[in-house]
Parts: sequence; C-alpha cells; structure tokens
Amino acid sequence: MSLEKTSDFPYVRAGALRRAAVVCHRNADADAYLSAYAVSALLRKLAPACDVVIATPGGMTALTTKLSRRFRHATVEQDAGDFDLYVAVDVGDAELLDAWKDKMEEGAGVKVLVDHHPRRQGGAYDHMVVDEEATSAAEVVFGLYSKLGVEIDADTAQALLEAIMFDSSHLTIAGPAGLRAVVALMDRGADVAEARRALRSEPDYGEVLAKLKGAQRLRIFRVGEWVAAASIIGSFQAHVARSLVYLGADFAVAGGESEGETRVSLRATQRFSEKTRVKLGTDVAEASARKLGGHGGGHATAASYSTGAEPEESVQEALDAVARMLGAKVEEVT
Ligand SMILES: [Mn+2]
Repeated sequence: MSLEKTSDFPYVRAGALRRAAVVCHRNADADAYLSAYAVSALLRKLAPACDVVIATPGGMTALTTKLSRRFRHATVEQDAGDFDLYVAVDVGDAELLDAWKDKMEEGAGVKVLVDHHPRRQGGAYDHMVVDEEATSAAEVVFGLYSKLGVEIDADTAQALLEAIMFDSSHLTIAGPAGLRAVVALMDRGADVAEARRALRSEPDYGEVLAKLKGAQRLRIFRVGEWVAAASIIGSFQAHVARSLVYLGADFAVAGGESEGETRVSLRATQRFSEKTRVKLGTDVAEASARKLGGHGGGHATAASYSTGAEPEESVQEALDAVARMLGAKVEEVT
C-alpha cells in the first residue's frame, strides 16, 4: 500500500522527537482532523516526551468544530517555530496547506505525508504513506497502527471510525480494507450508532439557503447520454453540487466567487464514474485549473478547483472538460 517502509514511521528517532505538528488541509474536515487526532495519539505512544499540536490552516468546518469538542486536542492555525516532525494528513494538493506549505518547505524537521488522495507534484515530503485505494485518510492511519503493532485505545478507535464513516458516506462507498478496519475498530470499543449520531449535524442556515438557491439557479445539460446540473453560488459549493446529484444529476458543477477567487465543486454518481472512467479530480478539476490558471484536484467522484476566472466561465470549463473526455457535446436542456 505504501511508498515507504511504514514500519519505520515516523522516520525520526523517538528520543530525538520533542515537537511535532500534524497538519490538516485548509478548513479541516472530519477525516483530516480525526486522522490527525489519531496520528497524535500514535506519536505520543511512540515518543512519550513529544509535544504534538494539530495545525488547522484556516480553521475547520462546523462539523469538525463540534467533533473537536469530543476529541479534544491542542490546535494552532499558525505557529512561528520549527518542529522536529511534520505529518501532513489527508492533504491532496499541497496548496491546501496554505501558509504551512512554505513553513514545511523551509522548516528543518522531517516531513511525512499520510494520505489517500492521488499522488501529485508539489509538497516536499521526505516520506509518504499513501494508499489511493483507501476511502479515508483514517484507514491509512489505522494501517500504520497495525503495521507498528501499537494498540488502539477505545477513544482513538471511535475517532478513526467516525473519520472513516464521514469520508465513505457512512460506509456506502467503503472498500474491503475500510470495512475490515471498521470491524477491527468496533472490536476495540468503537460504536457505530454513536458515530452516526456524532456525524449528524444541525442544519446550518447558510448551507440550507445555499442549497435551495443552488437549486433555484439550476441549469440542466445533456452531455452525451448523461445529465449534468450546474449552478452559480457564492458559498457551500460542495454541498450544492452534492445536493444536485441527490436530485438526480449524473454529475454536478457548482461554482461561485468566494474570498476573491472562483471556487468550483464537482460531484458525480458512482455509476457515472464507473461507466465513463472520468476522474473528476485529475481529468476535470486539475485540467480546468491548469487551463484557467489556478489549482485543484480531488477524487473520482468529488473534486474542486479555484481560479481567477469568472464563475460562469469556470463552470462552463468543467462541463466542457467532461464533454471532451466523453467525445460528446454540451447541450442545454430548457
Ligand atoms: Mn479524506
């Protein structure tokens, strides 16, 4: 699974480990934060004298904030000092590390990536523990515990279970390794019903409005045999795109201006992904970002990119990119 000898993790002698930072992607989601939480517990077992902080560039999502009250840990958004070890988790595109990208590149400490996103250029890591087959970073962290023979306590087991369930749509898209990890975590005291409860979030007014406005501004397209939905919305683009797929679109594009850039989120059904082999992350988000100037990436059925181009053009580019892949035309359904 990995690109490195995982049994050597964290690649720094325990005695030499005083200060470590576990770094999440921008606006940390449940998988990033809870994986970081479990990595921290692992580091402290391997090197009890080590002081660990979780770095959350740009903060975390509302749900993650709620989860972080149950799984408490020291967090920092910024830090002026250097660390002996940096472990970036669930990152994907190194740009999503924000200021921590430069900080890690300039820092003297050892840099490790623990991830399940497709490998890409950028991000100067000394070691990589990456499993692209995993549906969550938490599965990769679980694999590290197994490989190192470190016991998982009930609290950490619960954190990893919630992360796996979060990233796998409550196990709907979990693979064999993910499901095996879930059973093993249950044996160590994790509770599925509790995880379901924890992951249920209170409706957020802004999110509700964005989803409904997204539906109101909906444009429908046919791309070959597929139905695409597109909408322009200034916030919660990922939620809007996911909602449009729930409504029945084969794939959806939601984009809008946010904090001085255009952010576009893409979602597709599993069926679209399997039949077309179009990977939204590499084939659409990365390609569109490259063309329009910006950065992006993601998974086969969920991806995003940001660019300086106008929202309309940015959304159109994603539709065109899919059409090119399929050798089809984009036709609006009115
Ligand atoms: Mn993830």
